[in-house]
Amino acid sequence: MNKETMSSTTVEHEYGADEIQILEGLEAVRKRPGMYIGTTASRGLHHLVYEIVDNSVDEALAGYCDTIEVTINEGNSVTVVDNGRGIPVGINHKAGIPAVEVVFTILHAGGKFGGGGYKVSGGLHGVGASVVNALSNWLEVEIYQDGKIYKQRYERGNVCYPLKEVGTCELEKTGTRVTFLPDDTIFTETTVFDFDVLKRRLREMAFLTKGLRIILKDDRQDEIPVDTENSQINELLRRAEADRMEETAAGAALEKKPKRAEFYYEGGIKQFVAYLNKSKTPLYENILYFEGEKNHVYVEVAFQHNDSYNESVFSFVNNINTPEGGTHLMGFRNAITKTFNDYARSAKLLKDSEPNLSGEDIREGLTAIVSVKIEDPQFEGQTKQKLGNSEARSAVDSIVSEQLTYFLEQNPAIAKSICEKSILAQRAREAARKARDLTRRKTALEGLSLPGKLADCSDKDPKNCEIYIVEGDSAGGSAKTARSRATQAILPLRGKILNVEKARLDKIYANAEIKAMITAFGTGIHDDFDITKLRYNKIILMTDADVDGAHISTLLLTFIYRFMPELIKEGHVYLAKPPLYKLEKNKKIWYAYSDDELDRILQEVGRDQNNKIQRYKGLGEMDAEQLWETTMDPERRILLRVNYDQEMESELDLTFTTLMGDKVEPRREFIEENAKFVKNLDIT
Ligand code: TTJ
Repeated sequence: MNKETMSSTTVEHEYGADEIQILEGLEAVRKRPGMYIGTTASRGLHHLVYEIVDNSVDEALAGYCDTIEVTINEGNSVTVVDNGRGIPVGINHKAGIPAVEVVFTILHAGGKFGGGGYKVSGGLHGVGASVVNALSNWLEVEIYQDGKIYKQRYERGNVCYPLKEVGTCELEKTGTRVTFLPDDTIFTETTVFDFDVLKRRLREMAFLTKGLRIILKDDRQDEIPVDTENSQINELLRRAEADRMEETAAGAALEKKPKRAEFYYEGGIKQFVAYLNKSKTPLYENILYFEGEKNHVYVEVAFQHNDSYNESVFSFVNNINTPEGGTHLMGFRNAITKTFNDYARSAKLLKDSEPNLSGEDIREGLTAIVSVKIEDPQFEGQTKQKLGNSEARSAVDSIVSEQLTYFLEQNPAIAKSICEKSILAQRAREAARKARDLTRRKTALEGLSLPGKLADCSDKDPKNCEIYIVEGDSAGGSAKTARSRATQAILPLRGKILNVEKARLDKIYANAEIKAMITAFGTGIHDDFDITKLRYNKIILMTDADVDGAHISTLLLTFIYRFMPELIKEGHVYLAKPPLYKLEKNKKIWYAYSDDELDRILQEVGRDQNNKIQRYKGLGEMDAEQLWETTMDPERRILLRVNYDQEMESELDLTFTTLMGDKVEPRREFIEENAKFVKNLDIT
């Protein structure tokens, strides 16, 4: 660092001409933040952290950093610290200012200082630190280098003072520390970081970068209101909570939030596969892992089959999830299809007279991670999420083919078990195809015949229509009485529905409840899926507010997610939210949908001894009129829309957005805006 330049640099003078350019650049980011981070809602807020962390991950990939620490501070600023070489502090000759200042104040300046290795232009849009700076109320950077500590501060992207030395440190200590506070005039929806959201993404980053330690800390105080006055209501709430813990094991929500998480995976994506298969039964012990580099594409693949029937293959480019796949995924699929067929033929597991195994057969029960690092990724397709580089296809294909062929030769027992599973899958697929062709021919001949149990609505315009999938015949009966016949259809389901994770296609197609839903929805499934044929705008799952109800919802969501995921992605799937409590006083009735709301109501009406509080255990405890008032009347009900987070698809998380009745009631504020439903696909 050139001292002279530093001391003669002032905001008014040396920054003159450059400053205008710089300000224009960052001003554009503040004017149109969505263009740079996609959204200014919660997701965009969290992207700020990833953008910063990506820089440290780059340093780790270059081999100079092995620990990154992320802290959510009191007041919702975030600090990211790494032990890399530290952002260069010397003058960047092109810009005439310290390189670190270029990084934070010039748009798209990230990646210009790469010291070899793969530059992972990070985050969703790869726009870097200057965008975070532009969208922060303030940002401070500290660099530990050559025994000195350098510091600079920015406010809304503007330099507060030239980079300065603020102290000394041990010579060996190097690294970068960045703290920023997101601008609440930009992130108007929320500026509160969600520990779990950051945790999931940081875990993914750690899986994808073997040997890198990532630590996440939450230094915020807990905001649990302490209420000492109202012992009566507290006692009731305690009892209700104890009750619920017992019967629903929903205790997780009541546990103290974890304040620290640490991720370190020496085996990288190999451990990612182990993590994804944690609650499954693997077909064999080994996790296959192949690694190599070809045509400047660095390829890593890990996989293991489990005894389920679903494919869970996740692909990444430069540590970014590619839910729509692309050339890297095609290379992987092609390689395993070809290699397993070759092996099955040469080992005589597949007779000459038998047809080839399809890719689908081989991928039945396959959990895999395909991760490539590439210097100049090209994204294609409507959403620009599909990798287009053809060299990625050939690199993955040849590395996997070569190493897998060798592995299968060395491990005949594993090779045989995979081939045998694939052959069973092939037969089931053939049986399922025949069954499906039969139903197709039938429907073509006889027209669509709706399931007998369905009480359909009279309105024929799907836009106005909704279908309630109701647990149990008795609740189904009440719902049929309660409904608004014109627009609400009712389909009662009996008992627990089939877990599609644990059944082959032929068995799934034979299941009565599943057939009933498929015909009622009208869209068909998988390749036949056609959303224009959807018969209802809203598909509403209505189950008891207990552990069995939650289980049934999970099974239903699993079915929809696996067979018609578009319904979730397009926002057609909802959960009804029945009330938890009914409160009666002087012949008046209140319903509470949460413990907080019950508390509020009690505060309003007074906590007298004669309050009658009933805790609903199931839909069956309500008569038709109550069911209508509380759960089905579009004016008054609460619906949770099921959302699907594409970016974190390896976690299979479904989140819910609360939708209130058209009539805006005071209860709105009581209800949690976002509930999270962690979909445990291994529920039995
Ligand atoms: C680049 O090549 C020359 C030596 O320094 C390399 C570098 O910039 N390393 C680096 C940057 N390590 N960590 C960062 C970094 C860390 C944070 C938290 C934020 C930003 C923008 C960069």
